[in-house]
Amino acid sequence: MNWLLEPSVSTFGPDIDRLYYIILVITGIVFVLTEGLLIYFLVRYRKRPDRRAEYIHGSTRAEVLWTLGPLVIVLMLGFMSKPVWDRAKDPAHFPEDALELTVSARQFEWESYYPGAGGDPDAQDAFSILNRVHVPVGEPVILHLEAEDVIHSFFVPRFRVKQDAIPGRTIPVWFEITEPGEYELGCAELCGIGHYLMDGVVVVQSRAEFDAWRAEQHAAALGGTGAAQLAGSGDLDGAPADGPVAEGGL
Ligand SMILES: [Cu+2]
Repeated sequence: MNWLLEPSVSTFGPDIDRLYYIILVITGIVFVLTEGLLIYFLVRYRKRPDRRAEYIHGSTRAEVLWTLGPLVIVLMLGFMSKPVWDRAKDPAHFPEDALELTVSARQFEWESYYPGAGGDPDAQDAFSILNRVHVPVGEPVILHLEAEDVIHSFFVPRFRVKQDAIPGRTIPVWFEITEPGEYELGCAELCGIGHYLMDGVVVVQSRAEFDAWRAEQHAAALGGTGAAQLAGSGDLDGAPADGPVAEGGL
């Protein structure tokens, strides 16, 4: 069993992991020291019939030390975290020229909205898919998170991205992924009886694969064939370019 984090695949992932492990080591050392001292004192000063407790006054020096020590550590962590947080979370630092999508959460699924080929979200060839987000590798992506009912949380552990989606608000998150693959997407906010069902996949593809996939979806949207039919037809290469490949819609 590996109790460390799964390797990150986003550009800011290593910075976040470094902070995480620094904090883990500091809190780990403090935990072992305090618990060790506690057990030592329990044994060393246990009740004995021939020994009376004596009254002692606190030590000013010790109190100053154990106040200043944590203060210095917390300030140091704060200054180390600031640039990482800004880069990962602050919209003022988001990269330009990112692919922008809307991802909406509802009980109990995710829906990703892709605008038409011309960029118009209301175009005829605009489409949406459930519980999947397709993005290109090596390019910045901004997702605009929305929630339709209750608070959900968009969580992709391998990206080191976790962000609440809140009804009435649109909250942007960004990432740039360095390795193609399929990454687990979960809801990290207990959102109701079907919370556990709310898992999805973020599919990170090469630019060429992503463009091909998106073109298929645009064509399917125009042709009135849903993604389900298209995906199930099993014969995408041979599909005629001038008409629907399957009857019916969603
Ligand atoms: Cu949820």
